[in-house]
Formats: sequence, structure tokens, C-alpha cells
Amino acid sequence: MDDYTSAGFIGRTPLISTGHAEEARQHLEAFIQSHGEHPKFADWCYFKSHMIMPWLLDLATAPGVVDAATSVLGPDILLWNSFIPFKPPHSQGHFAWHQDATYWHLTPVEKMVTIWIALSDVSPENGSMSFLPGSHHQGQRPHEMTKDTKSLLRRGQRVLDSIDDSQAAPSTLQPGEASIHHPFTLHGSAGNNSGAWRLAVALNFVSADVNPKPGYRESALYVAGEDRNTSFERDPVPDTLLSATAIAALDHAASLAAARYSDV
Ligand SMILES: O=C(O)CCC(=O)C(=O)O
Repeated sequence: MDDYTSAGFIGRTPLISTGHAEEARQHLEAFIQSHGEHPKFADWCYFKSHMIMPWLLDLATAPGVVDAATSVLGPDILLWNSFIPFKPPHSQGHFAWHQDATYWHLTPVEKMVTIWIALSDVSPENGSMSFLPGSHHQGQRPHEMTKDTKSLLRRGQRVLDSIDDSQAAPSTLQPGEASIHHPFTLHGSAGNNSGAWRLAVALNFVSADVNPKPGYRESALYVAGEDRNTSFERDPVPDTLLSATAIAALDHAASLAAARYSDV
């Protein structure tokens, strides 16, 4: 936790077993294989994917993951979002330097965290994340939206500050290892220059003390501790992969969160 407080991130920590990571990887590969051409594939991979993929919720609620989230946020936590930032071999999709909190209409920022779990080897060669140590101490920095078609961020956003890459800390992870970062920590990643997939899942947890800002509605799934938050609607647990019930629940969650994307 010292690194999280001082640097704004933990670069590498084992959170799930290699067996669990392998199982999740197989689920993800099968999903890409079977649904990669579906018109809603990107939506399913980038917004609350745990609502339609039971294997992803299993991962998010694995004891090591919940322990990591509660050690940052305290005992009472909810899973607000999850997404699957995969990068195919030799692909240019990238994440420019940004802070997650920029377009999260939630408060307080200190009570939210991102846990990013590798399901394949992840290295600078295949587009691992880099973090700017200590950047979370500067609070919210101004960002701009771009029309960068290679950006994997919905708004193509990037921070306006010029970042000295020599100060950045690139991450290298093995399957089952994770990085953990603060919503104000500047981070980004380049394209995949390797012949192998970069496979991972990203989880956004919030403490029960977090609330949507005025004018926004959100939903989340209670994960651990006391279920005392009253401002988030509750997301249901999916029954089976992409069941009609799960898709309807996801669509409802997306309609609640629509105000968050009104500028896109
Ligand atoms: O997957 C990446 O390279 C970046 C993901 C990211 O920005 C995040 O998890 O907050």
C-alpha cells in the first residue's frame, strides 16, 4: 500500500492463481472467437462486461482481487465497471496519457480504484501500461478529446500536459498478476508490436462512500462488506453468458449511465 499512496499505483502484484488466469483467458479467447464479429462486440467488451460474462464476475470477486480492492478502499465495496482492453497481435490501438477520473462523474475520487489483471504475458513490446509516478498528487489535469481513430478510449482523450516518457514506469506482468492505480494517476499504453495477443481485464471498484455527482445516475454491484450505499442502483449477477436477462440488465445500466456519455 505504501507504493499506492506515494506513487499512485502498484506496478505488479499477484492477485489470482495462474490456473484461474488460464481459465479466464480461455473464456476470453472463446468469446473473441465466437462474438468478435458481432456488431455489439465492442460495447460488450467496454462497459460492465461482468454483467454479461459470469467468468469475469468470478474473477472480479476472487478473494485476492477483493482483498486488494478493500485494502485500498476499506471494507465496503462495489464493482462499478469492468472492461476488456485486449490488443491483437501487431495492432496500433493505444491509450494516450490520461487520468481515469476525467470522465467519471463520481465522488470522492480517493475512494475509487482500478485493478488491471493480466491474462497473458504483458510487456512493453505488446503494449503494456506505463504510469507516471506521483502524478495523482496533482489532482485533476485538463484533457482534450481527439478524433484519433487508433485510440482505445471512447473520446480519444489525452491529457494536455506534455509527459516526459523518461519519467514513466512501464509495467511487465505475467498472467494472474495485476497493476492497481489511483483515478488521478496518469497512465497510458502504446500499440502491440508483438505477434501475440495482449489479454487483460480491468476492474473499477468504488467504496460504499462513493456517490454519483448531481445529475448523474449510476449502478454497481455490491461485492464485499456492508451493503450501505443508497445512491447506486444495484446491478444483478449474470446467470449465463449473454443471456437475454443479462443483456436486458446491461442495457438498463447503459441507459442509466447515458448522461456520462452525452458529450461523445
Ligand atoms: O489497457 C490499457 O492499456 C489501458 C487501460 C486503462 O487506461 C485503464 O485500465 O485505466
